[in-house]
Amino acid sequence: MLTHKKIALLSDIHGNMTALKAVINDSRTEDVTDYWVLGDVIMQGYGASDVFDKLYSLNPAVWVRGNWDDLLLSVMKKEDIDINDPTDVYIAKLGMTLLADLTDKNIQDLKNLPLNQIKNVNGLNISIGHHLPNKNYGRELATVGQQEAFDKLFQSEEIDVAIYGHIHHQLMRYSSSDQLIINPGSVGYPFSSRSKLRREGRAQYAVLEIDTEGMIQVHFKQIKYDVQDELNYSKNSQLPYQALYEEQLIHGISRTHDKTFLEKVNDAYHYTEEVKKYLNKH
Ligand SMILES: [Mn+2]
Repeated sequence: MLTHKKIALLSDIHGNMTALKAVINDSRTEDVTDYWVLGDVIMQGYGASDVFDKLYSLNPAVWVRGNWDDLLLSVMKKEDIDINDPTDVYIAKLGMTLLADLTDKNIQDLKNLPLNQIKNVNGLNISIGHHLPNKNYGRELATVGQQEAFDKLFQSEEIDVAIYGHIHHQLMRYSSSDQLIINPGSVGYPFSSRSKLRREGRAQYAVLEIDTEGMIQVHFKQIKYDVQDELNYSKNSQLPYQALYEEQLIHGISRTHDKTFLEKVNDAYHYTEEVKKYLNKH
């Protein structure tokens, strides 16, 4: 028998436990029946095994792997880290800190996550991934992306709906053959270049409601949470690059590719040396 579904779409949590808790609390008031997780659960905030525990408790029917999840795995494998690249040092140092807290089960689960999942809900075929079906990184599906790129979300005409995350913007649009595309935004770190469209302390997610006839309603949500709570939590946990996390949550600024800035921080805190030591350890 078909049942009315209310699916919470959670993407790009990025280790922000305070935002995640606020979203889950809100989802309870929505009487959500299912949770789908769209990747990038960790990295940048301090949340690690606690993020996994929270997600396990939701028993998500869909959970795909994001590009930052892959970055963490490459830090673990000590692969693809260029010690002369300040961004790589940043990712490695952050990853080392988080890996110390993650359990073997967390790592194994992360490794086993697929890039894409297909679900049939009340007659609708829905494809879910972090970005493109076979590529969880890149800029193709930015809000200003080409229609051609959006069409690549659909691996066949049988797919009716595609859901992705990664760009940290809520979005709804269509493919060239009128298939529906949904992006729930980011739980931990939404951004916008327009200050009026972004406030600190808002966590984005979406509730996808599918009735027994397979008709869809999408509710894009912006849930309030206390940024100061999250910053205190990461300060107490001795998160490296605390100042960057603060800028990110309060002003929506990312320093991931600001090499000059990162180089200064890496030097000041001797992070480059630490990462070098870590990479040489076997
Ligand atoms: Mn991503």
